[in-house]
Amino acid sequence: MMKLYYSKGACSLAPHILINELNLPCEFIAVNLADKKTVDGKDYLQINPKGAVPALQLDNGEVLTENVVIQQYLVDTFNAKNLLPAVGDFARYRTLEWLNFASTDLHKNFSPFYTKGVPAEVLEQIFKPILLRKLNFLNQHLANHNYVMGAMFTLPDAYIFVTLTWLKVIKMDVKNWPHLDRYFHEVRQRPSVEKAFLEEGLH
Ligand SMILES: N[C@@H](CCC(=O)N[C@@H](CS)C(=O)NCC(=O)O)C(=O)O
Repeated sequence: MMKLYYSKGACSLAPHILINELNLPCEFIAVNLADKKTVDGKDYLQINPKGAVPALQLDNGEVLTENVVIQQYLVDTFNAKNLLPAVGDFARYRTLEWLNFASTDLHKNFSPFYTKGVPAEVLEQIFKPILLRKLNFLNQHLANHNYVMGAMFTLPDAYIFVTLTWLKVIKMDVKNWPHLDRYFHEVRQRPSVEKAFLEEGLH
């Protein structure tokens, strides 16, 4: 069975949600990011020398890392064209545009808030305004799109949703943005998300 190495509520929640969307059998193994030990006491650096989650261990033993690659691997391998259109369809690249935005614009500008030692004024004066700009842009887009790609939930919605669960670290509430608020609660109610929250012990 595949194994997903995760940390509760971290960016690994995005592939976790996708695994549930695809109804795939998978073992979820918690990692303590502080000491790089798995819940069963193994050295996580032996599994992923980069020390970050997520990592996906395949049935053949291969370990795949990098969130956006794991996500594409999952939907392509299990042929979920509803989540990511096929190669050759231009809509694939629009979908991946959003996935990259989730990773490099949203996720990576939240990362300093989770990094010890970053001065509070750097967070407040540099990273928070960057994030607010990205979130305002997303809110505007969602004013006339149900999900980022339109009517249907697709690959990047899981990752974008996960970044919105982190708003408390910038002392913001999703309610500040009416369209983000509507979107957040719609994604939150998906059975795949509900199941992932239960499996990670989130609420
Ligand atoms: N480049 C990696 C970064 C993933 C990442 O930033 N993971 C965070 C949790 S959201 C993490 O594990 N941080 C601890 C560390 O890197 O030591 C990816 O995109 O998958």
